[in-house]
Amino acid sequence: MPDASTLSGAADKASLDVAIVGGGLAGLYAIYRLRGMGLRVRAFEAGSGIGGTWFWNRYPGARCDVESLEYSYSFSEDLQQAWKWPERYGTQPEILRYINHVADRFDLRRHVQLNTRVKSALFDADANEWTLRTDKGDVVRARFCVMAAGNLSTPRVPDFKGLQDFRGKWYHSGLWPHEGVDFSGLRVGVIGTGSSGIQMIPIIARQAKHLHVFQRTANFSLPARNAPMEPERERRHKAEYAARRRAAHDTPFAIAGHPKPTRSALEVAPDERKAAYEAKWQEGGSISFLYAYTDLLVNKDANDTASEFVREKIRSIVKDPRTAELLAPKDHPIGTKRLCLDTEYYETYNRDNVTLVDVRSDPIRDITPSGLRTEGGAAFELDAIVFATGFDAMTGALREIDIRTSAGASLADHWAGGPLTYLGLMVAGFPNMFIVTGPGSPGVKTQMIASIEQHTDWIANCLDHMRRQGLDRVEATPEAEADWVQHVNAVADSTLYPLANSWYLGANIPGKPRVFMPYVGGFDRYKRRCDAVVADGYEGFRLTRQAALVA
Ligand code: N01
Repeated sequence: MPDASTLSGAADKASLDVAIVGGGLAGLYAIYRLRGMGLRVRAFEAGSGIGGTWFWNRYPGARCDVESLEYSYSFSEDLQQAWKWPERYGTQPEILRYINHVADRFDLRRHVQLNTRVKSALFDADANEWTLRTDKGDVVRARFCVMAAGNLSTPRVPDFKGLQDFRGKWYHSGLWPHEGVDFSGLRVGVIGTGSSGIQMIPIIARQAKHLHVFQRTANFSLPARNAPMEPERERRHKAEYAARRRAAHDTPFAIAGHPKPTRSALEVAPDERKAAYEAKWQEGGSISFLYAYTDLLVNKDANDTASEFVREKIRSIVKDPRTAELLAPKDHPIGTKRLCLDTEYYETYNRDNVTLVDVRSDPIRDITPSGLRTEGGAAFELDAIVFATGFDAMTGALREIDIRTSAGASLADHWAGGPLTYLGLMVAGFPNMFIVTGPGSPGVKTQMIASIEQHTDWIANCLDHMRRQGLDRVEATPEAEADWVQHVNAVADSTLYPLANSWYLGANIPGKPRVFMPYVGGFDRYKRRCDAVVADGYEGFRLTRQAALVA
C-alpha cells in the first residue's frame, strides 16, 4: 500500500506528492487544500512575488471587472468576514494585498519557490512519477502535477518590425514596471482596445501631452459604476455570505444575486426593452446586462437589440461623429468577446489631447525610431508605446513548458490542432497531471476564484479517494477526452460566441488553431457534470495502482 500520509511512497527530500506550477490564486489555493490533506507540496512561481495575474498586470487603472465581494476566496468564513473591500470593484493593488494577506494568514508562502520558471515536465511511466526542471537548475520529482499557470499569463507583443530601434520606452500591460510609469508631458501611443486598453486609456489620457489610441477592433464596454463600498451593502452581503456562495454554484457565471431572466428580448415591446437596458446601464456591470433576457448570447436578433442600445450610447457620448462610429463595434455581437467595464472610456475621446487611429483600415506597418508608421504612410511621433495587445490565452502558459511522457507523447503535439482535455481537468496520455481552469473548463467565463476552488476541490477529492483506495495513477481516457471536446464545441456552436474573433478562439495569435477553448455551458452545468463523474466511479478516468512501484 502507498504510504499512509503521502501519495509518492518515497521519502527523499527532492520528491513531492504534488508539484504545483504557479503561485497565483489557483496555486495558492492548491497549496492550502493539498497541504491540508497532509501532502508534501511545493509551488514554482516565475514572478518575484505571489499573485499571478495581479502581480504582473500593474498598468494604470487595472481593476477586476467582477465585484470584490464576489471575487474572493470562499473557503474560509473567517477570511471572508474579516476582509474589507473598500470599493465595489477591487483595484490591482488591493487584490494583490488581499492575496498576500491570504498567503500569510494561512502560512502558504513557505511552500512557494519564487523566481523559478518550470521549463519542462517529463512523466516516467515506469517510475510513475513526474520530473520537473526549472530555469534555476532544480530537478523536482513528484507523483502528481497541478498546472495552475493561468490563462492570461503569456503576454504577447505583436511582431512589429523596428521595435528594437524605438528610441522611446515601451511597455506591455501584463509586464508592467513595479515602480509605475509617469506619462506626464509625453506623447503616448496605446495599441489595443481590449479590457486592458479600455481601463488604462482614460488614466493615461489625463497624464499624457497627447494620446494616440491605435484601434484595430472596436470593443463593447459598459460603465462599471465603481464606487466606495456601501457599509449596508457589505453588511447584508456578509450576513448571508455562505448562502450566497452556495447559490453562486447554481448559476452559469458562478455569481449570485442576478435574477435569472425569463423572457426573450424579442418578446417585449421596444420601449420596455430599452428601459430594461437603460436600467442595467445605470446599474453598471456586465453580468447584469447580459442577463437582461434569456437569449442575448444565443440569438443574433435578440443580441442586435442590446448591441444597438450600446452603440447608441457610444454615439450619444462621443461628440465627434466619425470617432463615435469607429468606436461603435459592428463586427461581433455584444458579449461574444469579453464585455469590458470602464470608467469614462468613451468620454475620454472628447478630450483635445486624445486621437483615435483606425488601424483596421490602415494597419501598423512598423515601429520607427521615433514612433510608428502605418501601411498608408501616416507617421506618428511617440515618446512611449503601450502594448495592450493581450495574451497567448488558455494554452500559452502550458505550451511554454516542454511537457512529455516516457511513452513519447508531447503536449505540444497532442494540442497541435487545438487543446484537448477531459473536463478541462486532465489530458489523455498525460497521467497524474491536472489543470486548473484550463481549456475545456468554464473558468474564464465565470467568477474565476469560484472555478479555481471548484476545480481544486475536485482534484483534492480525487487524490483523497485514490489514497484511500491504494491507487496511485489517474488518467483521462482518450474516448472521454474526445467526447468532452465534442461537447465543448457543440455547446459553443449553439451560441453566438464563435462569431467573434476573440482570444477564446485563439484568433488573436497568428497561426494559432481556431478552436473555441472555454466551456460555455455554464458553471452550474459543469459542476453537476464533475459531481456526476465522481458519483459514477470517476467515469472517463482510469484509476489504477502501479503496484510494483509502491513500497
Ligand atoms: O487583451 P485582448 P487584454 N495591431 O486580447 C489588439 C482579462 N482582463 O489584455 O481585437 C493592432 O482582449 C486587439 O485587436 P483585435 C479579460 O478576460 C480582465 O485587453 O485582435 N491591434 C485588441 O484590441 C480580457 O478579455 C480585466 O483586432 C492589435 C487588443 O490588442 C483578457 O484579460 C482587465 C494587434 C488585445 O485585447 C485580455 O484582455 C484586463 C496588432 N497587431 C484584462 N494585436 C478585468 O478584470 C492585438 N491587437 C477588468
